Amino acid sequence: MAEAVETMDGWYCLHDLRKIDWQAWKQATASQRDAAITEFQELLTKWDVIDEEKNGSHAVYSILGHKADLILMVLRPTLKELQEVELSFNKTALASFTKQTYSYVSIVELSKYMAKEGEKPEEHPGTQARLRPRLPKWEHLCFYPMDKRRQGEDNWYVLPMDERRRLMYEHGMTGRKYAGKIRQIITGSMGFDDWEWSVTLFAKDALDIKKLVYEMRFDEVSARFGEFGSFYIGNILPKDEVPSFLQV
Ligand code: 76R
Repeated sequence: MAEAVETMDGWYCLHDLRKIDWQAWKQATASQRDAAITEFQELLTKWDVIDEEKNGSHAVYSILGHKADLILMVLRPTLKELQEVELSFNKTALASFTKQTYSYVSIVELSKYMAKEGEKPEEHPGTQARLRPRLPKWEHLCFYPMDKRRQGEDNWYVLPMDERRRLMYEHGMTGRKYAGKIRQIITGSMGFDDWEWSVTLFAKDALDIKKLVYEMRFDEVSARFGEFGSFYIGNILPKDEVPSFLQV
């Protein structure tokens, strides 16, 4: 039996993907639309306070393509608070003009593959900050769920620890080339959702996302063991740009 790596777990995470029913939205009266926009902005203002007090964080991006128009990525200390956020959005007028086309429940995760003998990475202040991150306000977001393969010779879960550590080291080295260009949040979702991890990448330049994901495909760990779900890509939607985004 291979040894499981110990994980460090932080805030709970919801990726909430919404499609807007533009037809219904257009049919609403201008005052209904204005009220819905104001209510949504007020909700975002409440979340901003939580963000500033470091009791959670969130990101709102508009999504391109048919899979969604909007993503709300929310981090909270407990699953209960996370659900309250989902419910509070569902109860807004704007939500009644949306359909939840995908969602993903997970928890911010760091593993101890890189920890040295006797070291306690959970005690580093940097680790604590990464487990409870303030999401960046960078221009672009990319989100996708993924698994590590369990098939024939390529079964991640029977590889010895040293081998997994070697592969994760190589993975980290590729990732580090993008320091300052990409911020990644890895969340674990075993027992929580249909895939094993979610990957959220924030970038100032959208092309850096493509370059990183492409380059990683050649890392042994992604080439042999990476299985990927659907990809979502979007642009930041600041609170004050919500009215123009929803303008019809
Ligand atoms: O935490 C660390 O920074 C140490 C190194 C590291 C770990 C342990 C790291 C670095 N990652 C780790 C774990 Mn990652 N990561 C992904 C993807 O598309 C693909 O091919 C894979 C999706 C990307 C793009 C990415 C980016 N990483 C993980 C895990 C958990 C695996 C496990 O426990 O078995 C997954 C699923 C995963 C997937 N990773 C980095 C990055 C980047 C950019 C870095 C460098 C971070 C930095 O040093 O700033």
